Amino acid sequence: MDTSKRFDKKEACPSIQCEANRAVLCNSCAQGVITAAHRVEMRPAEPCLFGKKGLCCRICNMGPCQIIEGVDAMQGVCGADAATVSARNFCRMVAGGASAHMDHGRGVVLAFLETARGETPYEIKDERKLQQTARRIGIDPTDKAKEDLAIEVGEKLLSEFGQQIGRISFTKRAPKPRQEIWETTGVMPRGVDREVVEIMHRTHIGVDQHHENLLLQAARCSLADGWGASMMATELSDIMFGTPVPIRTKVNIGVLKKDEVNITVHGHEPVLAEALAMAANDPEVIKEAKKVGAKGINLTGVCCTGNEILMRHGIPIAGSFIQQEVVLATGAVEAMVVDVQCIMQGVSPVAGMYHTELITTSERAKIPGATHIEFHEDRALEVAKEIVLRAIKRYPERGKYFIPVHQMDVVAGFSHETINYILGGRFRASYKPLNDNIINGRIKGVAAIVGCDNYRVKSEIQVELAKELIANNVLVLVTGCAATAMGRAGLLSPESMELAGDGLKEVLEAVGCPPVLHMGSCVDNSRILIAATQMVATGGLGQDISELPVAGCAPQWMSEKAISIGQYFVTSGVYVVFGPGFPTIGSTKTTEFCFKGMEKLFGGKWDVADGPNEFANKMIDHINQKRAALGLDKKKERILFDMAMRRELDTSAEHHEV
Ligand code: SF4
Ligand code: MSK
Repeated sequence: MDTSKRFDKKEACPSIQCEANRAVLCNSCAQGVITAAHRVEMRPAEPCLFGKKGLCCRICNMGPCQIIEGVDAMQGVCGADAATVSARNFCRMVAGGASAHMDHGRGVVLAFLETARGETPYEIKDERKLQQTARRIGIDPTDKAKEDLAIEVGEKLLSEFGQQIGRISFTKRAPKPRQEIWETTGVMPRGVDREVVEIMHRTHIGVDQHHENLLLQAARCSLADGWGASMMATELSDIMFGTPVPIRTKVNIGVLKKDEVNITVHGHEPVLAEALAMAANDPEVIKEAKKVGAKGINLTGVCCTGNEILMRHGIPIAGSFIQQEVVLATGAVEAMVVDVQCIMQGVSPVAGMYHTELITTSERAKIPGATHIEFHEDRALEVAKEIVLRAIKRYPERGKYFIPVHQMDVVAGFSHETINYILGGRFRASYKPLNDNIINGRIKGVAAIVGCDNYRVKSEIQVELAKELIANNVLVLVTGCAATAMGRAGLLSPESMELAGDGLKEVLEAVGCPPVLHMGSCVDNSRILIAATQMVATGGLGQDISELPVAGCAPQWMSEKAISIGQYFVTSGVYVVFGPGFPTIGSTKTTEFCFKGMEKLFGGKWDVADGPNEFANKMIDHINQKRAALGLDKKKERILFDMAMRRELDTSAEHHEV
């Protein structure tokens, strides 16, 4: 391959999906910059098929073995067949993805405990949620000081990481029939870390060789993520930093500012971003910025850290996963501060071409070429100030730069609690009007679009899909980088309700919210689990999540975390469509178990689709089937709720709390 082409100005403008990315990469300021958008074009169009289909095994030194289903000469040296190898690989993807959320969750619990002990600059902001959480995990909050209660809650949840027997407390929030399914199928998670360790053991050479048995452990491990560590991360972050409420802000690269010190914070853990937000607002620090000629400090987010601070502070998001290098290629960023997950190694050489300092902060994630300043919660503000002051020093070194005009207004911050009020009613929190509008057919169902964006997928499938779903009266919930993509496309603003079908629009007009609801970061998919549970608890839509007219998807997924998330939705009873490609596709048996067998056990199943129409057709067909099973396909008289009717509803939050 002629890599000299890389540095040709024309070649520096790859054919990529996002206008803002094109504007930056095609500008002379980005000459010579290589990003994932370039690298994906330099790689073979088709990746290794053994790898793509889940049929490459390299777990022992007799291999690596490439397997072809049904060909004796192409089994593993140990005799492993396509079903075993693909199931083992799938399990390890779930373990990898789940462990990312588990380590994140553990970090939040530890920071929460330090906060409760007064050892960090954070505080217990949402005392009501602290008390609710205490009750949910079997702790009586009566007459306890909030710090004491927080310590008790933190210690109990921390113990569940190393717990060996029993079950993870938050699994008790699921609908009762769902809990019974988990018990009878043997997938109730016992402890957070145990389920990952067991996957790694079972997938070692010569242990579990039955694809179904392997996949059941993947299911159990995924629950330890969704109903365990991810839920802990979300709930305790809310208690510490505040439960999100809808907030107006902006997304896309145009949120960088020409006359301010631009600091982007990238990764996943909110503790770092929260401290940076405090430091960036410190008057002494702002004074330092002014001394170097900047008007102030502009903190912006990238990836899921961006989603965390967007939801809680309205801090703008500069970019999603596919934009991380492009944000730096503007030449306008003084520092990119990263912690863990989804940080491309490619950011380091791009930062090196400008005055930008790349700063790693986690002992778990160092990058060649970056400055390492370790972040510890007990010194959170001190470290954050040091980082911001370093960025300020870089400001006078800024050379030629180009900030594109692209930015979009968004409303974000739809926590499960907020939906209670927004879609429920201002006077009494409830999902009843949401359920009623699903029952009367104004809203056909609910779809979650989650996960990443990905240069292997050439167009913004998820954006087109969201438009098609809302046009068909399906309310859309989004998280992660999919949420940022929706923001860029304008779908997170209330004005986009114009794109909704008549029924959905009628409801949205009454409450004034967008047709696509931003629910947070990757770990915040746990909010969607709770929203689904709340819909069941509210009544009228069956007894379990699997009966709801809902579907989930990750059209542009790329990370192992997406696989773990998809699996915990399937294990929770949801129909989940991924695309394009599915990592077990090389084995008929394993894929059939994922696509059909799991439905018999869990009521949820996997599927794949390619292109927005196929996604929309499959998801809407599924929603219609569920509506029919609930008897909702018959035409019913539409009832418009007025205020008096809302007040009459028996909808106290406590009554339906899950
Ligand atoms: Fe090959 Fe079996 Fe070793 Fe895998 S475990 S690398 S299939 S010999
Ligand atoms: S950051 S996992 S690219 S959503 Fe959560 Fe975005 Fe996917 Fe990472």
